[in-house]
Order: sequence, then C-alpha cells, then structure tokens
Amino acid sequence: MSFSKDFMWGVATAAYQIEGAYNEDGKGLGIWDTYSRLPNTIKNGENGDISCNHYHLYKNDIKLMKEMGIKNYRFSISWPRVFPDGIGKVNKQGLEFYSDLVDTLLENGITPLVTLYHWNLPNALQRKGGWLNPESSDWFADYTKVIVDHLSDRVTYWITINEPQVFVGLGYKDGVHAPFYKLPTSELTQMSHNILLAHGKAVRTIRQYAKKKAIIGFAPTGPCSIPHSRSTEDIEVARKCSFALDRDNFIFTNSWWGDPIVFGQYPEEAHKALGEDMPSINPGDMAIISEPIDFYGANIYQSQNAFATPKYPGQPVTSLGWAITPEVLYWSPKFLYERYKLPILITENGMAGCDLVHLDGRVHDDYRIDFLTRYISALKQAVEDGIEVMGYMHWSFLDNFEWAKGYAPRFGLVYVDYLTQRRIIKNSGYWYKKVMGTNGESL
Ligand code: GCO
Repeated sequence: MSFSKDFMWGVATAAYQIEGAYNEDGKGLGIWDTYSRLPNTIKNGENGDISCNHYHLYKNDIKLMKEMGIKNYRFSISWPRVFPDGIGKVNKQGLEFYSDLVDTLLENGITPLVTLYHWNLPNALQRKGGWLNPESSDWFADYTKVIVDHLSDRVTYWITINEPQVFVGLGYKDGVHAPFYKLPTSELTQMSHNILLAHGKAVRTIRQYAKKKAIIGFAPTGPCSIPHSRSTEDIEVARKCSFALDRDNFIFTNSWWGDPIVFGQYPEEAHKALGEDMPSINPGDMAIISEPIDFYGANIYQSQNAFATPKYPGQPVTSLGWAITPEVLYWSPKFLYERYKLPILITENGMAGCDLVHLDGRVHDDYRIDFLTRYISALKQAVEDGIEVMGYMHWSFLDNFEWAKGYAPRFGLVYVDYLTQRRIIKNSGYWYKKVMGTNGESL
C-alpha cells in the first residue's frame, strides 16, 4: 500500500507573503502592513507591500501551476482586504479578487483549500485590543460568514487558523513578529483561549452556512521528537516529548492548542504549569472550541526537540539554519494521528534555500530535490504503516516574503525575480511535477 488514489498533492502560500497590492482596491491595513514599517524589525527593512505581486499576476501564476501539474492549492484570505476595518463594511473588490481566484483555479482543474487566518490581523482590530478583546472570536466568526457566503458554493476545504503557536509565540510573547509585543503569561493564555474560541466559532459558521459539504481543519505546527531507536521505550520517550508542556514553552506546543480543539479540554500539564494564569473559561466555551473538525493539519519542517534528537557538529541545515531531519515526516504525522485520531493533512513542508539563477538561466536546486525525496519518502512510510494522511501541501509554490527574515530565504518551487516579477520553475518544480503525476511512485 502506498499513497491512496485520492491523495491530495499540492502547494501552499499565504496572502501577506505573496499578494502585494497592500493598499489597492479598497484594502485596509493589517498588522503586518503597519508594524513591519517599524525600524529594526524586518531584515533589510523589507516588507510585503509588493512582494510577488500575485494580486495582479494571479492568472499567470495559476497558469504556471497548471503547467506544473498542481491539483490542489492552499492559499489564505487577507482579512483586511475583505474587511478594511476588520468588521462592518465589506470591500467588494477584495471579495471579488478571491472569488475570481477560486474560479480561475477551478477552470484549471485545481482544488482550492482556503486558510481564513494567516496572520495579517486588521490593524483596526489590533487597535481594539486584537485577540485580547473578548469580542475577537465574534469578529472572526462574522468575517468567516461573509467568506463562506461568497465562496462555499465552490470551496470544500477550509482551514481556520494557521500556526497559532507561531503568531502568538513570536508576535505576542517573543516580540519578533508583528505586532512585536511581549505580553505577560496571563494575557497570553487569555489570548490563546480567544483564538481557540475564534476557531470553534468559525467551524460552526462554516458548518451552518456552507452551500455544500465542507471539510474543515486547522493548521498548527509544533515540536516533534524523533526516537533514538525503534524500541518501544524510545518511541514513548519521543512521543512524550512531542506533547510535553511547561510554563515557558506552552504556546509553542502541540497539546496547548490541539487538546482543547480535539478533546475539549486543556492538557492536565497546562493546569499544573500555569495555575492561576490559566484563562477564564465561560460555560459552553469548551464545547465551541471542540466543535468537531474533519482533519488535523500539520506544518512540519524539522525535529526541534533537543532531548530526543540532539544537534551534532556539522549537522545539515537549511539556509534558515533549520535541521534537516526527514524522519520527522514519519514520526510527527504518526504521533499526531495516534493522539488525535483525525486524518492528517500536511499543510506545509519544505526548505529555505539560497537559490539563484545559474548561467544557463535555470535554478538548479538539487539540494531541495534531495531534501524532498527524503522527507516525502518518510511520509510514504507513515502511510504504509497505516497512518491516515490526506495529502501534502508543499511550502511553497513561489519564493516569498519570509516574515521577519525578509526575502532572502527562498522556499519556492518557483523562483521569483523580485525586480522583474519573472518566475522560473526550479528543477525541484519539475521534479515535484513527476512525483505528483505518479502519485509518489517516482520517489
Ligand atoms: C509558518 C508559516 C509560513 C512560513 C513557512 C516557512 O510556518 O511560519 O505558515 O508562512 O513562511 O512556515 O517558515
């Protein structure tokens, strides 16, 4: 047994990282539009103002997708493009953009997977306290309703929130992502609770208003340990590490977010570690948060746990310094599946490279082909061992704006020359075409 016949091969992007057109056609500003202008926040003072100009070039980009044999595309909707003030007045042109995008995808035989929140919170809402405001989950539900009303006749796959671990952890705890805050623990827990409620209310909204069957999940990330050996003991140590939680790291864990969503309760360890700093929970909250979902998304890049997978001198890393640990694409889906018992969708996986155009005009990113061969083979092994995996969305389709790291780290299967907006399919793009076309048999 290998990848199922209906295995979803695809690519992923996020609005702020590729769209550009940050102030066009009635779009409002998000926290990334505004806070990235603060000095000394983003590498080289870069931002997403223009980026890949995908807002204007999406038809070409979709043509390119078709040429590459891409059948599934995970993208995100920019909340401030649709609601310039976050709530209230809808920007018709913003909605039309996403409607046209979906139409163009479908005309080209590509299935859209919509992410509702990939980090660019409307600035107007941040000014009202953002995710700390007790009304934030209702704002998100209202936004979701408008998107569902307009797209659910054509969209089946929905992802509520992308990586709460990272946007809360880096944006509000460590202060290295917009809006660059360092909040106290009690506020971080309350904010988490509000975000979980936003997720749950969005799930309810999609279920209630979708015009056709909806398949819903979210896209978290989290540490995964790789066992030292295949002994039961080592596997259990790695599993335990993969869900462990303490006072300092709780935001970055799998269980802080995954347990409330799937089990309807915060992990026992969280109560112990956080005590009085646990959020205040109103009656009915946990039922909203644990509204049933259909799949568990997972953004998986590297095994990060120093205990089970120690770094060693000369260990191969990507251009962002992330350890190359292919087995993580075996163990992480396995541990997540065995804990949460939901089909897994790999919502992101890929590597940053220092890609460049060679003298022959091509991008010879053989290291990425090597990386992906190893990682996707590990995923294949997981599937062969009975882990239910729905699909694999490569991060990313295009090189793009890598948040605080700017444009230098290139994650795309397609190279972007930001000066001319020319796209060049990298060798890995041609390679991936074959993998998708043979349903993984060519690996
Ligand atoms: C994330 C986001 C993406 C990143 C990617 C590479 O994981 O941080 O979902 O927007 O660009 O993961 O870091």
